[in-house]
Amino acid sequence: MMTLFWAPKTRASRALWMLEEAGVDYEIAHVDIRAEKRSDSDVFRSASPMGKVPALADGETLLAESAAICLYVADRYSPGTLAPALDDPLRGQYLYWTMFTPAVVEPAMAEKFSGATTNPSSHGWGDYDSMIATLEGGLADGPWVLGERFTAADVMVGSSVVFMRLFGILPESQSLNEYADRCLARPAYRAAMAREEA
Ligand SMILES: N[C@@H](CCC(=O)N[C@@H](CS)C(=O)NCC(=O)O)C(=O)O
Repeated sequence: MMTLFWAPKTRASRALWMLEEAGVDYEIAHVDIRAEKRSDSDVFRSASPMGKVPALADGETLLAESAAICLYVADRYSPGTLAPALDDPLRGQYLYWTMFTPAVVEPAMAEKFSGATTNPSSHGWGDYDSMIATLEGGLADGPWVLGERFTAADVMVGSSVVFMRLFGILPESQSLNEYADRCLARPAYRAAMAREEA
């Protein structure tokens, strides 16, 4: 059975949601990331050299980074469904949106929180406003980033949109707010949150 290395109220909730979408069996190992003195297991540190959650152990396969975990779980346990097949033309946009979250959304959010000034043409993430405008464009045809198909890309993008709303930095965008509502309404999202609370 897979082990998800998790801590409450962190990006590990993304991986929980992903595992619930895939409908796989997994156990949760709590990593006390807030402890003054960490006593992480060797397996966790091998999976996540930076000591960050989420991380995943699936037999001998070890990995961290929420986007990598979403891509892995979708390819391994839900090919053709949560991950478009390798020869599916949608695969390109699927990879783009999955990686858009760590490469663009998260740095732009950090910039917004810090109030730092931006240099959109040299920063890989542009700036916060262009990130939001790009997301709105991506969801214009909805309901998901690949149109009618929900995929692991929505776990990455959707969790960030929900997070931005929670932290009060999501602009009054109808398409993004409706997208967040659709994500929250998914049975797998609810199951993940129930497991998170438990
Ligand atoms: N890029 C990573 C970020 C993971 C991350 O920053 N995790 C935080 C919690 S949200 C963490 O584990 N912090 C504890 C630490 O850095 O020691 C991902 O998307 O998985």
